[in-house]
Amino acid sequence: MKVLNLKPTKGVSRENFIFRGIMELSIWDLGGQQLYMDSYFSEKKRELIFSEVMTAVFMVDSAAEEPKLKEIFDNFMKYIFEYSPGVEIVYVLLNKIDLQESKEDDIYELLIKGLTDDLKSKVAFTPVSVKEGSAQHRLIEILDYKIQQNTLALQKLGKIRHMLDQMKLGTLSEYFLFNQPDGLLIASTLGKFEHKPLQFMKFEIGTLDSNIYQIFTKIMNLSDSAISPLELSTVIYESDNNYILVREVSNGSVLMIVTKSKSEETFNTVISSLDGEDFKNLKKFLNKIDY
Ligand SMILES: Nc1nc2c(ncn2[C@@H]2O[C@H](COP(=O)(O)OP(=O)(O)OP(=O)(O)O)[C@@H](O)[C@H]2O)c(=O)[nH]1
Ligand SMILES: [Mg+2]
Repeated sequence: MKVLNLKPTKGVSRENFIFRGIMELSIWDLGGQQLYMDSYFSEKKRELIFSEVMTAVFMVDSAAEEPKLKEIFDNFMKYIFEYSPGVEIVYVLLNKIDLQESKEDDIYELLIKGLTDDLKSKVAFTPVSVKEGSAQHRLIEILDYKIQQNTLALQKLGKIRHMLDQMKLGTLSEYFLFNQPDGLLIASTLGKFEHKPLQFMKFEIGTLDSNIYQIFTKIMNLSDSAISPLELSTVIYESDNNYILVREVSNGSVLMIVTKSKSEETFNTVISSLDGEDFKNLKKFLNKIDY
C-alpha cells in the first residue's frame, strides 16, 4: 500500500511484525543498489546477512536493465544455501509485470541458466506486480506455507479456532478474528484462512475520529451519573438481514461477527457472547500469546 513513491532502501532495513497474529517475523529488506550489494557479499558481512534465514525472497525489477543481475543472483543463491542450509526454496519474484517494458521471460531465462539441477529444484519463480497486488498475495502465500510447517503456530490457531467456535454456539452467527498489523484473517468459524476465498481477506480499520467520549462525559455530568472510560469499542452495523458487530479483542486483533438474522434473540445472544467466559478466555489468550 505504501509502495508508490518509495525511496530506495539504504542498506538493510529491519522490521519486526506479527504475521496473521500468530507468527513473529523479523524482516530484513536489503536495498538493491550496487554499493550495498558489494557489502552484502563481502567477506566481512556475508555471514551476518545470509545466516539464520527462514525464508529467502529475491525480488527483481523486470523492467530494469541490470548488467550485474546474474552475478548478483548467483552469489545470493550461493551464500543463502551456504549460510542457511535450512532454506528449502529461494522465492524469486519477477516484479513490475504490469509495465509494458517488463521482460520477465528474459529474466527468468537469464537467472535459471547454468544452475545445477539441484539448485533448479530449489528455486521458484513467480511473475508479480506490487502495483496490482499479486506480489503481496504471493508473499502471504509463502508465509502461510511457513505457518503450515510450524507446529506451534498451528497449535495456537487450533486453540483460537476452538474459542471462536465456543463463542459461536447458539448465536446463529459467524465469527472472524483479524490481525490488526497486517489486516489479515487469523481464524474464523467458516474455516481456516487457507481457504482461497478467505486467504487474502483484509480488514482495514479507519480511525474513528469522533468526540463521542466528550459528549458522553457531558451527558453523564448533566445527569449526575458516574463516568467510566470508553475502552474497548463495539461498533454495530446493520443491513436489511444482518447485524455486523466489530469488537477490539486485544491491541493486536479485532473480532467481527456477522449474524444470520436480525431477530432480537440473535442480537442478544451475540451481545452475551461478548460478555461471557469464552470471550474473556480469547482475550486472555491473545494478550499473552507468546511468539
Ligand atoms: N509499475 C510498477 N511500479 C512499481 C512496482 N513496484 C514498485 N514500483 C515503483 O517502483 C519504485 C521503486 O520501487 P522498487 O523498485 O520496488 O524499489 P526497491 O526494489 O525496494 O529498490 P531498493 O530499495 O533500491 O532495493 C516505487 O516508487 C514504485 O512506485 C510495480 O509492481 N509496478
Ligand atoms: Mg527497497
